[in-house]
Amino acid sequence: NFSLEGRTYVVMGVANKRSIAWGIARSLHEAGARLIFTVASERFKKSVQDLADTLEGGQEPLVYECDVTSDEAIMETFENIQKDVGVIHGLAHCIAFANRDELKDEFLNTSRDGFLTAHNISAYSLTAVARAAQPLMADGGSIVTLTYLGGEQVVKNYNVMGVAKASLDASMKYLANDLGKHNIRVNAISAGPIRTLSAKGVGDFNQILSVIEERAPLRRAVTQEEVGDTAYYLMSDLSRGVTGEVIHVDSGFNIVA
Ligand code: 0WD
Repeated sequence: NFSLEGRTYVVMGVANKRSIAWGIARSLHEAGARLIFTVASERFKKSVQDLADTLEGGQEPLVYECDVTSDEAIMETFENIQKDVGVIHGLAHCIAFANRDELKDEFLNTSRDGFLTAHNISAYSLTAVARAAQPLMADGGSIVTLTYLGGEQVVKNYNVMGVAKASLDASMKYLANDLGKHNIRVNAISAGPIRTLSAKGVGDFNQILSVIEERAPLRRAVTQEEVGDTAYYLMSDLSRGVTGEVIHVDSGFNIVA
C-alpha cells in the first residue's frame, strides 16, 4: 500500500522551507500522512507552525519543542505526543550540529568540546529519540535519519561532522537490530549536498556543489523533494523488507572515484 493515510509521523529538524526535513514533510503530507513537528527551541516554533499551516488538507499539524541535547526534553516531548495523538508510525530525524569553526581547515585541530557537541547532537540524539519513540510505535514503525558521504570517506572541510556521521550510521545499524523484533525499521538516507541553513556552515560549500554538477552520474545536485520521496518510500510498506540500510540520494556521486 502506497498511501500513508491514517498514519502519523514525527518530523524533527525543520528550520525553514529549505530544510531537508521540510522536503520530507511535504512528501509524507502528499501521501496522506498526519504530521507532527519538533523544533530545537521556542525561537523556531512560530516559523515552523506558520510553515506547517501552509500544508493544505488533512489534520492540523502539531509543533512541539524538543532540544535533543536533553534526555528530559526528549522524554517529555514524546510523552506529550503520546497524550495528544497516541500511536505514531515513524519518525524522521533530520538533526545535526557542529561548531562552524571546526568545519574548515584540518580535522586534526578538532577540540574535545567540539567533538563531543557534534556527536551529542548529530549522532547520540538518534538513539535517545528512538528509545523515547519506541513505545509510541505500537503498530510497528519506520525511523529514518539523514547522513552524508563524509561519514564514509574523507570529504574536505566536513571534518568532525564526518566522524559524527560515521557514528550515526553505526548507531542506525545497531538500532535496526534492537528494534527489528518490534517491527520497527531503522534506515538512513545519505543525501547529496543541498543548500540549507546547516550547509552554510560547511566551508567551500559552493565548491562541493560544483563538483557534483561536474562528476555525479546525473550531473546535477539533488533536491529536498527527491530526499523527501525516498523518505516516503522508507516510511511506506513498499520498503517493508528494508532495515539497517543507507540509501544514497546523491545523483550517484558516491560510486564515482
Ligand atoms: O547538504 C546538506 N544540507 C546535507 C544535510 C547533506 C546530507 C545530510 N544532511 C543532513 C544534516 O547533516 C542533518 O542531519 O540532513 C539533516 C538536516 O539538515 P539540513 O536540512 O541541511 O539543515 P537545517 O535546515 O539547518 O536543519 C537542521 C536542524 C535545525 O532544525 P530546527 O527547526 O530544530 O532549528 O537541526 C536542528 C536545527 O535547529 N538542530 C537541533 N534540533 C534539536 N535539538 C539541535 C538540537 N540541540 N541542534 C540543531
